[in-house]
Amino acid sequence: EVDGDKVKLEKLWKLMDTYEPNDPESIQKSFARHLEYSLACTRFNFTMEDAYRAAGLVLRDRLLESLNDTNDYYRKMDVKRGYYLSAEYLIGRHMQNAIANLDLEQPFKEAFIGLGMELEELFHEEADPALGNGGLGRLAACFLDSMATLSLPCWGYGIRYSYGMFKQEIQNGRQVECPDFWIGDGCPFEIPRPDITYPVRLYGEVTHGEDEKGNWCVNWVGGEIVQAMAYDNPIPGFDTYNTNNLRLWRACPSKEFDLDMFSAAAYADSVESRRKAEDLSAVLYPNDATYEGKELRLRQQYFFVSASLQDLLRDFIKRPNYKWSELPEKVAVQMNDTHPTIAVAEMMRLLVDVMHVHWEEAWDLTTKCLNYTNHTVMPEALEKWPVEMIERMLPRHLQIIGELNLRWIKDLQKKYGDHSPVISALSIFEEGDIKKIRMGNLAIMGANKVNGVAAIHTEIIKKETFPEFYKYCCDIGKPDKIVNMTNGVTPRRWVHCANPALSAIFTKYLGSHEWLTDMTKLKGMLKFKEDSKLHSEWMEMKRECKAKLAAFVKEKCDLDIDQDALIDIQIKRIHEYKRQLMNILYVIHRYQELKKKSPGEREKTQKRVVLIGGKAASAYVNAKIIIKLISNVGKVINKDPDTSKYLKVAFVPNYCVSAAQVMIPASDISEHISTAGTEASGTSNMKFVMNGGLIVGTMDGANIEIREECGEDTMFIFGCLEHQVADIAAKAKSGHYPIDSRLQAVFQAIRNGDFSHGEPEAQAEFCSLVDRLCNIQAAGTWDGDKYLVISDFPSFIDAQARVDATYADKAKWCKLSIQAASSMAKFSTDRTIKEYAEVIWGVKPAVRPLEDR
Ligand code: GL2
Repeated sequence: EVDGDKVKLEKLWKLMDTYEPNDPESIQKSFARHLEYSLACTRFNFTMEDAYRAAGLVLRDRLLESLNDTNDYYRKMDVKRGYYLSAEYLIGRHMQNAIANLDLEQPFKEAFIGLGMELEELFHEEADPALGNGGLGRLAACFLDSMATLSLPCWGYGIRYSYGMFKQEIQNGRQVECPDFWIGDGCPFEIPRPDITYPVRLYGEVTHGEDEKGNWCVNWVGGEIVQAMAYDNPIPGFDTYNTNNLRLWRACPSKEFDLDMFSAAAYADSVESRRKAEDLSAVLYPNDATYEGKELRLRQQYFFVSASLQDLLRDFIKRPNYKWSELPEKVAVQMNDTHPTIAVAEMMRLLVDVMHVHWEEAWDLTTKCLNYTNHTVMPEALEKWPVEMIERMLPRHLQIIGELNLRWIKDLQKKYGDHSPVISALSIFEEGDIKKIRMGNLAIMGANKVNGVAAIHTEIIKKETFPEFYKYCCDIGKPDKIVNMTNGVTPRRWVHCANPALSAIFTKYLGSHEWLTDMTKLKGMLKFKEDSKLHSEWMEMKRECKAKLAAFVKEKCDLDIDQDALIDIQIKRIHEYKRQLMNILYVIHRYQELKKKSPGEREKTQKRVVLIGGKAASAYVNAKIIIKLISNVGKVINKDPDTSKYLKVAFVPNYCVSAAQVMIPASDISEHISTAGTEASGTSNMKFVMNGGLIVGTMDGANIEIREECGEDTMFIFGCLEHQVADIAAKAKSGHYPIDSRLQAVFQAIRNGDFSHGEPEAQAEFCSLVDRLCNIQAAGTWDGDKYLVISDFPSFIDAQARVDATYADKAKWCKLSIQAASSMAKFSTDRTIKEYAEVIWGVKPAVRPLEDR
């Protein structure tokens, strides 16, 4: 800090005692200034990209004012803080959202119209920051928006990957992954903080010695030290003056270096080895809901967890007269999936080894501060790290985990007897050829609360994923250690920004935009659900969205779509459990039915455009074949003069947040068709319905709760129920697994090569997909139609027929669409985050008054 006696601080304060003004003319001035002085362009010569960047800096000034003042306010009020630890944030573009949340829509619009520019054009210049895979990462981003909007003192912590989620190109129908160096052109919304760095040690060894007071102590020494540097991303709330922070860590070489290693001869090599530190935060692993035991991945996890915990503990000990016993009154940490769960051991290390808190107290504090969210029932997503790897990379943590486990097992033995089978299930260590550490078990043990993300998912966690833990919790009288927190989405991005026409309708009919922070207000729309004036405005809104979608599909797929057709969309990661395969098999069936009809009969059928999009993990072979199949089916159907007027299908490349913002508002129907019990929640289902789309879905994840809220008539449900799955699978294994004749016909067409375009490779791949579905008893394991495509197919056809019949009655459809969209209050992340804050974190809103400066 500067010397306050010497530097004229008071004078500086006076110079800065007003906020940046927000009238259009001041915005224009600030824009011109940034063009010249920040970007080194001139006012007379700049590109649209420069304009975007300068506008971004105008916003950043305002975000910074709010961020700094909010931080000061939280500090002054000495509030309890929440910290969200997540390896992924699928943030999407900042600009439009920041303008809306800062309440600058009107002056910004005017300012740029005055300069002859359309704001929308600027929005398109922004790279789409994609630091996440799918639903889990997007959920984290929606959560941040709600935390700020609810004025909760909560921050996000994560990794500033240089390369985000890959860009997907489709070449000859196949996915090609291209690197996404999103920071290449600089992001005006982030604030690099070279002043905020923490050392993070990896590898090395543990020695014992004495501290300066002569006490016995543990030292973790040697290995390599990487510096974590903070990049702050302000998150403004809507209708509040609070702006929170998403702090992302970038790996840098440590500032200190060992002179001995810098022998003149090996200078270049020594620099190179330091430069390697940067690889740590270079790339996001593009795996969704699967676990890959890569060492770099564990390094990334530990890197960001350690930096984040050091940062939040530093903040804690800066509080005047802090006492360690008060840590749980001031700090709540949420671990998003197993990715950050090394936090359990790192918190213990920081408290015991660095802060010299006694083990027992440290464990008490750790288990009171940390919480864990499980996001999937797929066992392959629960991370397990080889003991050998942890021992090498984090030797001190292995000791800590070992000690924790020892105490834990003793406790269990007392309860259940020395040799109870429960003990091996609950142990943090998994025995076997390769001994492993189960991060899920470590997380549950170290957490105050554990939560699932939809009602059905939380029940599955209790009964199937962690049954022994749940029993243990019940046995010790704490069944509510496992709680449900149904997911949500933010209506600011997913209605207001994505669908301005719909937002305007809500605000007009309800008389204010209060619904944007209190979605229960939307219930007020229900009384208009049969109002013909609203119907015509509603349909006009859909037409507007479909026109935007048509332009988008033309650009991305070079396909013309009929805007009067029923728009049917499935966008999500490509995964066998999500059953994009079933969707495309149905499209083939629909095509076959159309072909059978006379031209006159065809005229009477409902026109449909089916759009499917999503990325496949790069090593996921079957998912990639499914993409190829969808592309190839499109090539045949879209060109067929008999049918192309009635049915089109396209694979939309590079599905991402900004694509979702165009696609979701335009849909009539969207497909959420996972096998019952496999999709933990799903969140795009919520976005579609909020935008007046209806759902074809299974009784899975949040579909079940959406149906409860919106009414059974708004959803086209099909397929078996979760409790029936095991029975169907057992019968299938014993040979009883009939294939519907309509599906047989689809399989036959695929086997005939109707969609192979004479490409032998594709033909073999498509047949392998079909064979696999039919080959139920492969090698005596459940390796055939694991996700019950065959068994659910007939009822899927029925559901689609109900969609067509209902859509034929436009007034009825419109009514259902209004009814559903107006009943979605439960699925705002404002509701979700309020529950987390009240039930799990004990964090209260701290509303910053504007007079604060
Ligand atoms: C997921 C689940 O698969 C998905 O159903 C859920 O909605 C989200 C958010 O809770 O989490 N789990 C996961 O690993 N990914 C998800 O999208 N990637």
